[in-house]
Amino acid sequence: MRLSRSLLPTLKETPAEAQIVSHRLMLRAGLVRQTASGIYAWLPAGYRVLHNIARIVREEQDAIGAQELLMPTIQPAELWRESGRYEGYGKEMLRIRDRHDRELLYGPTNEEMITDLFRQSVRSYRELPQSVYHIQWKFRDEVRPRFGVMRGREFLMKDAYSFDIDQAGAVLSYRRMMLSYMRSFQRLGLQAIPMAADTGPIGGDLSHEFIILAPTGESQVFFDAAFEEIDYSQGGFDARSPEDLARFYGLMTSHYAATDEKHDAAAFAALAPERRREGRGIEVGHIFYFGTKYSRAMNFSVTTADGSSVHPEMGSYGIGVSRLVGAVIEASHDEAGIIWPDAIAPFRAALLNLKPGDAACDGLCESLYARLGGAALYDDREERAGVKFNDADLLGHPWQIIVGPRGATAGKVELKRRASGAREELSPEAALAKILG
Ligand code: 5CA
Repeated sequence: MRLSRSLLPTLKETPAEAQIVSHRLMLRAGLVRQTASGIYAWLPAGYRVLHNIARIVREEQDAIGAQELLMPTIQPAELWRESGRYEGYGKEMLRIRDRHDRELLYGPTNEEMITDLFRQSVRSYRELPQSVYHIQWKFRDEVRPRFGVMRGREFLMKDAYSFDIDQAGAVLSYRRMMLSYMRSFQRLGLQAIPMAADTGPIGGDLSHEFIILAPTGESQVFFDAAFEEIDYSQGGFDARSPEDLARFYGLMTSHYAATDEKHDAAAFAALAPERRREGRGIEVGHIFYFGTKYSRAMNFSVTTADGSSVHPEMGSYGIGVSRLVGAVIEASHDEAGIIWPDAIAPFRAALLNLKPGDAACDGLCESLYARLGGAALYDDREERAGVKFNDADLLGHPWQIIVGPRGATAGKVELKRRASGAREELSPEAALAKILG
């Protein structure tokens, strides 16, 4: 992308309405703009990040055999009357009437709709277990939307649903999903910790929140340093093996981890001092096992091997995809701006032409830009070098290739790594190899 032709409105001033650093940086870097309270438009660079996060979440859902589908944002009220949640959900639900005076709602979550889709076509135990997911916009009319995309009213969620024939199967689905979550967060460069949680309006009696550490998080959290050492991508956990899932779940639940609401000071104090960790946390995911709550209320049953029938056991599993954009920034920034993890950066590199109009600079930049393709944001604007440096740091590309007239003539560029600030002068070929390698 050429910056001179991009909708990438960076701001020098700190927007007064933004209270936390990720919100400030998302506005300053031109990633989002608010269109109504708690509702945001994703501008091109922000949308690329959202898309990259969704891709990683999708890959890790696919890897455990969950099937992707897409349910609508607008749902009929009747389905929610069946489960009893139409009244129960309260003012957070946005209720709508169409021209025929039929009651609709903008979905805050999809347990009812997915139960309805399964009961229409799944009849036998032979068709289970199954897990499905979608990545879709939700609406919750939050009393106090705040912190930008962290607590929005319209937000993007990955929500998955599992259907099993019995509780033993449902427990495996729950654990498998937890493993997929830990792998997703690790790939996003985040250290997430599962913590036992309340189930709220979703219901059920087993649930975990996934908390990532960030100084501006909403809750105080306490945990065992053991969580810092586990590598979920390795670890030898096979998501198809019940034994591996039991070992993984044991690892997740046998070390101390709690938010302040559930904190047990005595249990925490029993840890060796060097293993005690304490900080602020943001909830980026939440998983629930609620048994037959919806299948029973909505009259969904399947036949079993012995000819009787049962209500399938269900769970639901959410990741706040749009919230993650803010959460990653909370966890990874400095005074100059965002520091994107390589896996989700909108662009791998900024290509800074320090002297547009200079034949050597233009020539070298054009050839580098052609080689980098979509991986680069080419700053070809007629701006001072200082403005370009500041914007590149603000936008947080993992790499910056800096092309000035002296270097261009000598066949050299400067390569800066945003995270460490390390700079080196090298040939254009060597710089490309580092960025694309
Ligand atoms: N049906 C279940 C699981 S699919 C559910 O809705 N769970 S939830 O309410 O906990 O939401 C899942 C995730 O969505 C949360 O962990 C959080 O990361 C994100 N989320 C929830 N509310 C908001 C909001 N107002 N703004 C941004 N993200 C949100």
